[in-house]
Amino acid sequence: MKLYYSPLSVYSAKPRIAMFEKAIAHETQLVNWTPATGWIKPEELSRLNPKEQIPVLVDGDAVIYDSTIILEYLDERVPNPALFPTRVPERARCRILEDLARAQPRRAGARGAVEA
Ligand SMILES: N[C@@H](CCC(=O)N[C@@H](CS)C(=O)NCC(=O)O)C(=O)O
Repeated sequence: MKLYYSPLSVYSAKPRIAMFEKAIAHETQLVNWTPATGWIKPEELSRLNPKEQIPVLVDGDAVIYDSTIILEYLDERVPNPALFPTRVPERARCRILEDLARAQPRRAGARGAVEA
């Protein structure tokens, strides 16, 4: 597997942590950012991800992008240790919490939902 990532990208941290927890050996391709240049994207990024964003995971012929989808892919590809709970309601709650953390951390309702 090969992960296109940046250490400056919190979205990249998600698959990096998951791959560490699952002890998945992988290559990395640094996608750099500097104040002067912005993102320095490798030529192939637009072919791998039409959004031209990182993280992107390449696993043989499979190309997966979007950090949340990469996490789900990794959990199915390498089931142990599991990232998601086993019970269906808990899996849904896990997705809700992940969505809140990803998309709406400052919304007033978010704290209540997390603490519920
Ligand atoms: N929804 C995406 C967001 C990814 C994202 O926004 N990545 C940023 C780096 S943190 C990026 O590649 N930005 C470059 C660009 O949009 O041109 C995910 O969860 O992976």
